[in-house]
Amino acid sequence: MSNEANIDEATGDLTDGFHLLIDELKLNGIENIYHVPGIPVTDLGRMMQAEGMRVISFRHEQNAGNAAAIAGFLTKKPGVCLTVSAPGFLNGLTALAHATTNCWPMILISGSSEREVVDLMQGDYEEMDQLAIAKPLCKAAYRILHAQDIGIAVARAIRAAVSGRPGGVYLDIPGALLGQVMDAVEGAKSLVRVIDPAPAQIPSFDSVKRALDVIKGAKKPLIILGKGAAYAQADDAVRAFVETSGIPYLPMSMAKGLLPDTHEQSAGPARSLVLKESDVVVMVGARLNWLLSHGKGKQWGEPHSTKFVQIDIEPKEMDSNVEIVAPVVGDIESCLVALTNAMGKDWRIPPKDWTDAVREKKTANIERMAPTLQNNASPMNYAGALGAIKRVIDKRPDTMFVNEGANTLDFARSMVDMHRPRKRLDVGTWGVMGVGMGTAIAAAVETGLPVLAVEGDSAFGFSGMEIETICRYKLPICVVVFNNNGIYRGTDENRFGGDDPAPTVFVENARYDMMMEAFGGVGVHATNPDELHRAVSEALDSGKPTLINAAIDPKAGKESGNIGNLNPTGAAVNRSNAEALKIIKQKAAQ
Ligand code: ADP
Ligand code: TZD
Ligand code: MG
Repeated sequence: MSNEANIDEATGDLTDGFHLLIDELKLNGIENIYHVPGIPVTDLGRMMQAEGMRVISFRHEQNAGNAAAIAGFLTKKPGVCLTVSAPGFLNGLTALAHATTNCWPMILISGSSEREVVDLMQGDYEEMDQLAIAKPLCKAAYRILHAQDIGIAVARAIRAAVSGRPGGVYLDIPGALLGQVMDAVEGAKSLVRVIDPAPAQIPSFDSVKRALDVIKGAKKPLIILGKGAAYAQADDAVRAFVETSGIPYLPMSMAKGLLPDTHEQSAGPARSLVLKESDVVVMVGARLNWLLSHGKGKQWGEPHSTKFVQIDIEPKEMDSNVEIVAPVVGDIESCLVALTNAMGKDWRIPPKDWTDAVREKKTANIERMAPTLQNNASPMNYAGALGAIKRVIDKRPDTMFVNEGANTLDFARSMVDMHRPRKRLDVGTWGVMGVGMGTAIAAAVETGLPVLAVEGDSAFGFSGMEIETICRYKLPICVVVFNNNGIYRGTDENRFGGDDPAPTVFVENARYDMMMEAFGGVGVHATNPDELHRAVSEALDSGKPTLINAAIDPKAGKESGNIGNLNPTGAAVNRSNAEALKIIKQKAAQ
């Protein structure tokens, strides 16, 4: 709807803060709002809905925030979360920090108390100096005090969220702002359409030439695709660069599917080999953080040294962990197009002994894994259950796949192939538990595609109440809870006295499927892979909200999945207190 139409219908020749905010968001193509109502934003939510925006009302702001964060990743536009003041704001803030950490554009809009009261700390209803608290946790934070500033402030927030390295932006709206009235014509003039919010950033000619010289000198080159490359939506440029170069590539978790995991150059199933042996690595929208052992150490085959080429929009990312011999600063698409064009006709693909070695390792690993994925035993282990999930995704490559947990996450990442870009949505850089239902809801709302969320039973618990939201909005989401009675495993016992259970176990054989039935959704209890396969297929066919309780062997998981080594005691499953203490003391003494 045009601004003028809005003004005529709603307020004659006056407009107000509510409508200016709505008009400004719509003017910039923002149509979906992830929200929890309350003072002072209840009417704002209602009016947004009345003005044709899609308002998804959640049960907890953190889930609304996680939805907004992933909406940003999927659409390259800021996902918007709208909350009440202090506690609602704080609940949303975790997600804003999560979005910023992952380089996804998001705007958290929170109602707040009036400045005069907050600044004198006079104890208003839900009083808090929200702007000050948000600032260190996001990319930018602004407060709007006057209705005539709404247009420029929201424009600023949008540009801050999506330009350069994307991130989270906080927008503080004191309640009285919404009720401020101004002349409608002046109001319409104050709105701002953000022009070219994330301009192309062309890499310098020299940086491209330097990078190609390094790549040409490689005997064992590797490309690592990160979720920045997925975010960039430069899928053709990624494919052209990978295929023209002939270099094996490794997708990071959320970059899986950028090229199909079955692509002949994929080195996913030969991960350990390629990290250890490669001599030149081209990082494409991926950071050398903990997920890649900071680019050094045993995993990288040290003392043998690896040279890094890095493509990133953020210049400060270069040399963050190790020396980058060829930094290419720019947006993924411009950088990859420049590199591919500069390869020219006489480009030599990498030495055959390297590509053959990668292929052999990969084939051997895939063959080793294949029979485990066919295991139809009950109780299910991870491979058996994930074999069923893999077969569903292979047949329905457009399914949005959401995944969190420890073993449930790590095994699914390596066992379930992705075939299309931006289909795998998971815990991101922090490894946050609780993103599941918010992510699933935004995936359904933003794409209209069916969603399959595979969740550890612990992970699910963080956002489980949102299955009511899923049922209320009738979203085509199938949640599978991998129920192993606990965190990592369901077998731990309290051997140290008292009647309390061990900290990592849950109620045995809980029936999460019955929770879904309470809200009118479909609940299924699956005890073997065939049942699981059938139930997931039916759910995706029907589009009905479904929760499948998949009974997993409580003994099947490992402490902390694949990252047990990060625990201060290493992987300490079932260690006694005394043993654990001894290990900690030994470590401290080293
Ligand atoms: P992963 O966890 O998959 O390795 P990261 O989140 O660590 O990925 O890294 C993503 C990187 O992508 C960030 O350093 C970010 O600055 C960069 N990035 C995001 N969008 C773009 C873009 N359009 N062009 C270039 N780099 C981008
Ligand atoms: N809290 C938050 C917000 N994020 C976290 N990552 C954790 C706690 C710690 N944590 C993990 O790192 S994985 C996990 C927790 C609590 C749950 C693992 O259990 P699960 O999966 O049931 O989800 P598996 O299949 O049993 O391993
Ligand atoms: Mg579990």
